[in-house]
Amino acid sequence: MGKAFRSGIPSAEITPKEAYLNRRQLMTGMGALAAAGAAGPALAKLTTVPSKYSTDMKPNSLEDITHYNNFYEFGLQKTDPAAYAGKLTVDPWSVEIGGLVDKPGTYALDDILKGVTLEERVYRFRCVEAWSMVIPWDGFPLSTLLDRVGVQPGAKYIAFQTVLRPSEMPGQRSGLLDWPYVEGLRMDEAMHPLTILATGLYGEPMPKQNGAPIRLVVPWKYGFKSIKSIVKITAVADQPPTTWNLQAPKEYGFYSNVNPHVDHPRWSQASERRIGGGLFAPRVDTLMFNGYGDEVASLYAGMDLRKDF
Ligand SMILES: Nc1nc2c(c(=O)[nH]1)N[C@H]1C(S)=C(S)[C@@H](COP(=O)(O)O)O[C@H]1N2
Ligand SMILES: [Mo]
Repeated sequence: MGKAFRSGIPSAEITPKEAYLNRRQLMTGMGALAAAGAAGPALAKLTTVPSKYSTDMKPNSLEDITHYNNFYEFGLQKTDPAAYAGKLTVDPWSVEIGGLVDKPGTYALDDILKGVTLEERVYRFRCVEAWSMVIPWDGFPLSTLLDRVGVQPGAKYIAFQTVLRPSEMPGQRSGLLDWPYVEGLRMDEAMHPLTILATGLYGEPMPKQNGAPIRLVVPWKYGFKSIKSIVKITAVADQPPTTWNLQAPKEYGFYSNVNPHVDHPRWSQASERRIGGGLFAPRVDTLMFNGYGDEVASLYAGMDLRKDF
């Protein structure tokens, strides 16, 4: 994306704080990713990553991460995205960045990625819903992209949109949801270093079922805030609509922070089930803000999180 980005990824002359995969895991991962059909633009391959915001929990297997998905554009079942996402064309890909920014435009994803520096790269995060997984995402903070296009003072929120392509996304040929899928974050949430745009996992390009080629990851919020296959990012003055809030406003609020004290109207959110833990694994207590309270609780100081859920 031209001058807006610093160019070139520095050579890997860094001292990694943590080797994030051993060699055998990496090889297994690569084979399975090839089978999963990972393709499209991605950051240059790394075998080690910075770990400032990482968790030290053991990551889920690639098999779990790529075969237990929600991506309603490909169907309702957790196994549908793995079965049907293969048809999605993810290369070339571009993202339209607009609204209240200094440098609006349609940017090729390859150009966006060329500007991402090594120091900005990657994190491993835990995702929470009624279930949870630990996923070694590869990405960069959304804030680095927003800084480069220059967010104007009048912008208070960031709105996101998924690609609308019914020819390749069978779910979009149904009235299951109001397409395209949309999401939003308040500006301070969008600028927080924990909020990333992910373009891969396990060191390889993003599998299609996980939202190739670029998706949002907000680790202190429920999984559905993490919009997949993003084609549009807009800086706006007013709180933007979000798909699940439009669909069921009493069940899904704008904030959707992980909060064990506020139940979903139809189920408790006090505990979660670890995917991959086996049939008899006990549920575990869900942590406020998914355990990232030290980093993000201050964003919500003074707010009633029962009201703003
Ligand atoms: N475009 C789009 N993004 C989406 C969804 C979707 O249906 N469509 N599902 C959301 C939900 S409900 C969850 S739980 C996560 C799942 O991400 P994963 O499959 O990588 O675990 O993606 C979110 N992003
Ligand atoms: Mo979800």
